[in-house]
Amino acid sequence: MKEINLTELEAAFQSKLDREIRIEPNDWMPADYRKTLIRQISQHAHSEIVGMLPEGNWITRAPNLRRKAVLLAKVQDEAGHGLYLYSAVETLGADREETIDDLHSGKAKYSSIFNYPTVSWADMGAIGWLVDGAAIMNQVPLCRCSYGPYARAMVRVCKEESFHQRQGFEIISKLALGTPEQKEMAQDALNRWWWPALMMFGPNDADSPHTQQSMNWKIKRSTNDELRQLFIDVTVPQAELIGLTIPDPDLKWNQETGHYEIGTINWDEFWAVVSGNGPCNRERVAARKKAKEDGMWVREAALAHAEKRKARQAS
Ligand code: FAQ
Repeated sequence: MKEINLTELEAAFQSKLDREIRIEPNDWMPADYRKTLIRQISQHAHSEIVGMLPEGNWITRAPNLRRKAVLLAKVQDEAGHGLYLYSAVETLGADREETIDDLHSGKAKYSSIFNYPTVSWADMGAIGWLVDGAAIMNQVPLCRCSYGPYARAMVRVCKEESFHQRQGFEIISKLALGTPEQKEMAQDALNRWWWPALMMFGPNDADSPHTQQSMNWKIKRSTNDELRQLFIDVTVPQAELIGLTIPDPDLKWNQETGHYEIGTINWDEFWAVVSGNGPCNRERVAARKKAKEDGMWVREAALAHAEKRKARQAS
């Protein structure tokens, strides 16, 4: 039998990337490509799961039954996204429980945005509009990711995120066009969520250690700055439409480039949040650890039941 050497495997992998053929779980892939995907997809899964907490905080306090039903459905969607993504990580040979343990020990990252508190109902609007809006901007290009299971998971996730974005914009519009007090609530939420939403896209390209390699591997299809700019250009006119002010005195339209220019992002704040020192980091991780501990008896019972059934079938 012909011996296949590493150079041939690498060439076959590169040729698939060049021809836009997806890499599938059983295909050969460079160890660093696998490692990068495990890192990104598991962080993405953790973000979806931790991301349920800020909005989950408002389910019992939604202003009416319709709002409660919609919010409940949205938060459940995020749980589903987390589960698809943990399954995608498993196709790379990673152990799901180990990745979750890494979240609980503080080793694994999740999106900085979910470390901010939700202090008013208007925050449900701001999260749907801005956070889901930013998530879609980032995830639509991931539908063309070179790794098949991740790309396919993103298709459904993006459809659901798009509904989330609309429900958020509907909430914020209703408030912004309501009484002066409601408008103030909407503006206050925008003031607090605008900059953290811009940080979701990650560090500037010049300070992003992973972007170039991930672009070469066609995991990422656009850079952090490209996606952030796209988000700004789409979102600023939406704020104007509903009479809200973007909290950035340096924001201006550049006629020549056809893009908005913004003031300086507070990267010290971003790195503080990413390294565990945001307003809610400890609370978020503690909530996830407690959920795992509280659910232990269910997993143990399910496992015992499965073992018993297996034993019965074998006898
Ligand atoms: N927060 O070199 P880069 C959602 C880390 S889902 C925390 O640019 P990369 C849905 C980064 O991991 C939101 N950490 O890295 C929802 C790396 O650290 P490492 C999540 C961040 O991977 C809505 C280091 O900084 N979406 O919102 C952040 O090429 C509402 C250097 O950064 C995804 O995960 C951050 N914002 O680019 C749920 C999408 N940014 O690993 C509930 C998939 C960067 O070396 C409610 N992920 N870091 O220790 C991606 O597209 C990428 O991973 C980026 C970062 C763009 C996030």
